[in-house]
Amino acid sequence: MSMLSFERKYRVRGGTLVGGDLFDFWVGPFYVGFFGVTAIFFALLGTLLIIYGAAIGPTWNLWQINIAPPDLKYGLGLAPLKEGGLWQIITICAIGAFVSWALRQVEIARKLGMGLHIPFAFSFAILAYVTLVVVRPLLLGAWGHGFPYGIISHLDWVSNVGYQFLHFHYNPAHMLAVTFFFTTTLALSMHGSLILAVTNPGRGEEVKGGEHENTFFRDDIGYSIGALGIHRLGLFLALSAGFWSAVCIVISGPFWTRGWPEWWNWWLQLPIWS
Ligand code: UQ1
Repeated sequence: MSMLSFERKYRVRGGTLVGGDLFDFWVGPFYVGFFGVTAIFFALLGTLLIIYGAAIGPTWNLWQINIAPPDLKYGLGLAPLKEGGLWQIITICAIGAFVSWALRQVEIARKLGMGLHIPFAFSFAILAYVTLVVVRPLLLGAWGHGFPYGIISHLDWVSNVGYQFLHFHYNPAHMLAVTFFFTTTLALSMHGSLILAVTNPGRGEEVKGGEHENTFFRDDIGYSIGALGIHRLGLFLALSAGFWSAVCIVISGPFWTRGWPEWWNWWLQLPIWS
């Protein structure tokens, strides 16, 4: 089916979670829906507040613009607009926009009768962000533990929080997250190169299929995970990277306050050594 006739067949009403038929329409190629409206609202308001924050700040240098969370003295309360209140509203806008986007993906998937894998996967990215700016600050008792919104400033935050724990690479959950990030790139580079190798041959060459894909890896490493399997593995690896990233930062402070190298003393303290 060509894309045009496919869209005519599947651009039908229904599948919405909220609002019934009210926002059940498209603008050009984009599905709107109730959550399209809320996504635009939060994204626009958040962006305008970031621009306002930049305007009242000391620089227009794109690298140095910074919108900082409140001072720790404000705890979990609301802060004045110019002393972190802006950061608090921008954070609400960001979460509003991200969650709206995920729910809009749910509505589109429901319309098409598809699985909810895409919004499920996206929710892991939202989880990682919310862990940084909501869950960990709540557990530590102050919004000031959130990270600042700025290109250089958020890098400084990561560096400073890392050194607070002496050597963040000794954090076991960080080790898992990094390993999953690297394995994700390994899996995607193997998959991308394999698919291009069989479906994009040179001029006059035949396009190959699943038999060639499976046989290549059986000849190479004695095992082929299969066409469906590689996508299951890829999704698992990528989601695990995001999940363990969230875990590695949320345990740093709320559940472990000393340097991460010291955590490994449990190994030296095993009774079998004495
Ligand atoms: C693989 O076995 C496979 O099945 C044929 C693919 O599907 C198209 C792949 O993309 C890749 C990369 C593999 C090899 C991967 C493993 C984990 C054995």
